[in-house]
Amino acid sequence: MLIEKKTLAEHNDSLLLQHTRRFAYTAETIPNVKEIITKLKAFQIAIPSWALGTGGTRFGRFGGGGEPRSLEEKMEDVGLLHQLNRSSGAISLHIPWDIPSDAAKIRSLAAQYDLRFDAVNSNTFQDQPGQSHSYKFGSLQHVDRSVRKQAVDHNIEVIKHGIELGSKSLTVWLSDGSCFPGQLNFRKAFENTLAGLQEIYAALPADWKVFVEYKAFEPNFYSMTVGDWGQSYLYANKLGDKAYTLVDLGHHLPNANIQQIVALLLNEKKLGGFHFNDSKYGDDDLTVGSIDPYQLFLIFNELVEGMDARGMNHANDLGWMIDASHNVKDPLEDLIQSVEAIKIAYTQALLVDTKALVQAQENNDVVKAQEILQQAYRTDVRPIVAEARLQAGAAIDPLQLFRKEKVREQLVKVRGEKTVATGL
Ligand code: PSV
Ligand code: MN
Repeated sequence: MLIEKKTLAEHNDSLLLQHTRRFAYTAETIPNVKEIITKLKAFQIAIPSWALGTGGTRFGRFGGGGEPRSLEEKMEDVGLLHQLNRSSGAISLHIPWDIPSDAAKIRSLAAQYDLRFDAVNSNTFQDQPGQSHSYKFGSLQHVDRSVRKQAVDHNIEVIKHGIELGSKSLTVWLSDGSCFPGQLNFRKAFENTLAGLQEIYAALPADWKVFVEYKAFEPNFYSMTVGDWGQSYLYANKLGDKAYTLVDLGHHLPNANIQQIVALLLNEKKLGGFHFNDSKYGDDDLTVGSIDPYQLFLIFNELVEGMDARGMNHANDLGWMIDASHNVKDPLEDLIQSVEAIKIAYTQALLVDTKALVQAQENNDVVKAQEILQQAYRTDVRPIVAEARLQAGAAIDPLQLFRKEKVREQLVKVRGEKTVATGL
């Protein structure tokens, strides 16, 4: 479902006076506010097709009702989200959770919602019904050549689906690793994985990228074969120019300095993209910015600084995506909050007085450097983000409109209480 244009306009009218006052107050102190708004309007965050349903843990899953029953309904949900914020103009498919069996139809549906296809994701971390070989002991790392071949073939199949949809990148996340010392020969596991990735790389179209996503632990708890950014970087470097590291914020050991990782990968031209989420302990998949918004800001600060230093386009030169799957929230409300958090952090990073920061760093003025960063972080930029949304034709307050229109209740009516979307 989409919100009627008239309803959207009424919502904006009802908030316009208050918004205009707030925006004017904020904009007064920000000379380049117009430029910031232009950047904000261009900045789109892809929504993964698996985030539209309720997530679960290994202890259970509590569905919320009205979950999308098909890829078409997932696209409908992303379309609605994009209508509300004009910042979610892309969808990322996980295969085989979402197989676009009629690509032309799916493409035209995407055009209807003004969505493009972001990275396609392969899945060699679960066995599928009818599959010849099991991934119980890994996929690309596997000791058995036929398992490795099956995993390579699957990735090539995923690329084919992506080509049909107009996607331009493949994300490979492997759960490969080991649970116990001695289970795996690390060197051989690395070599096998590299050889498999090389075969996949060879199947990439010339204008495609492949993202190698790392993760410190889970489902393997002794070793992961792509366990950290160093390992991912090794693979990406050995593969070639079309291969990059993908940073998922939840995939680090506690207290990792993600912002430094980002800065160095960018500098090496090997940062490909992001999976945004937040966490307190591990891969908690919580709403972006819900636990540590300051870290998110510091990451964006490195991104903006590093991308500007290399003349990169903020909106298009890296892959921006949310990867979260919560247990207790309405998935669409969670995504509204996540997109908002990303936009806020990005705006705050755009406010950093870079020249003054460089000077403070040159002078070893630690106090000043902190003041500069926190001046930006502590600025309430929500009116700027809302103004960008308003100018783009979206809602001043997407969450308020979503609730007022009782979107979930309407979806439950159409789709039912007990629907379960595909995904983890
Ligand atoms: C693995 O934890 C991961 O972050 C990868 O990106 C997968 O594709 C996704 O989550 C599956 O939910
Ligand atoms: Mn991820």
